[in-house]
Amino acid sequence: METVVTGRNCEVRFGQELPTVFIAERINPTGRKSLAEELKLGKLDIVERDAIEQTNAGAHIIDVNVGAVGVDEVDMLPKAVKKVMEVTDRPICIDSANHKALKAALNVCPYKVLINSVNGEEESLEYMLPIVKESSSAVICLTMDNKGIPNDPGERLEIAKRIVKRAESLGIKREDLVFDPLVMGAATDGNAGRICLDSMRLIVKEFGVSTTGGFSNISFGMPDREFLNVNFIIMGIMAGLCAPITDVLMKSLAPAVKAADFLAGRDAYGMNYISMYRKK
Ligand code: THG
Repeated sequence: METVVTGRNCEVRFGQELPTVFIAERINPTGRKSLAEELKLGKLDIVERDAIEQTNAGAHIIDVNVGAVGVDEVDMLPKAVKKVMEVTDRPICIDSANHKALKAALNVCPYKVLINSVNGEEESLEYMLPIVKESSSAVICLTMDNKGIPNDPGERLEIAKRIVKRAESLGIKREDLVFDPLVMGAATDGNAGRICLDSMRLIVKEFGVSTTGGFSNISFGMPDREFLNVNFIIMGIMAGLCAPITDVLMKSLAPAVKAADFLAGRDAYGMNYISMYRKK
C-alpha cells in the first residue's frame, strides 16, 4: 500500500516499504512569535522564506499551518498555500482544524494534498471526511476522540478502526488514510514515546497503512531537542513510521534516517545510503 500526493511537477510516494518521507513543519505559528505576528498583519515573507529553505533542505512535503490567535485562517490559509506553491514544486499538507479554511485552501490548490487532519470525534468525521472524498485528497487520521487521547495503545487502535470504517463507507481508499498515533511530550509523560510507537505497530499490523506523527512534540521542554527528535524518528522507523512531520533543517536528520531506512529494509541494496556518501 502506497500513499501518493502531488505538487506542481512532482509526485511523492510513501508507505511501509518505501524510504522515509519528510513533512516539513516550520510553517506553523505555534511557539513562533515572529511568524504569528507576521500572519496577523497579513504578511507572508517568513512563509515564503521557510518554504524555500525547507525545500532546499530536502523536504518532500510542506506542512502549512497558519492557526494563531488574531489570524483569520479562512483568509490566510489559502493565501499561504498559494505563496508556498509559487516558490516550491513540493506537495502540500494543509494543517487546520477549521473546515472552512480547509475548503478555501483546497480551492486554490489543483494538486493532490495531504489534509491534516481528521480524528475519531463525530463532528470531525462528519465535516472532514466528505471534504477528503470530494477533493480526492489523502488525510492524516489522529487516534483521539471526544474522550481525549487514550493512554492504552489498544484503545488508540480501536479509534483507528472506527476512522477506517467511516472513511471506507464513503469510498475513501485505505492508502489515502495516513495514521498519526499521536506524539506527546516525554517531559510530561515518560511513557509517551513507547505508547505512541506501540500504537503505531498495532495500527500498521492491522491495516498496513502509511503513518505519520508530529515527532518534534516528543522533546518539548528538553535540552538538545534535535538529538531527541532524530533518535525518536529512528525508533519510529522500526515501528512503521513512513512520513514524520519534522524540522528538516536539523543537520543530523537526513544521514540518520538514510541509515535507518537501510537497516529497516526500506532501501534496497542500500542505494540511497550509498549515494549519500558519493555526494560527500
Ligand atoms: N500531528 C499532526 N500535525 C501536527 C502535529 C501532530 N501539526 C503541528 C505539530 N503537531 C507538528 N509541528 C510542529 C511544529 C513546530 C514544533 C513542533 C511541532 C516546534 N516548534 C518550536 C517550539 O514550539 O518550541 C519553535 C521552532 C522555532 O522557533 O524555530 O517544536 O502531532 N498530524
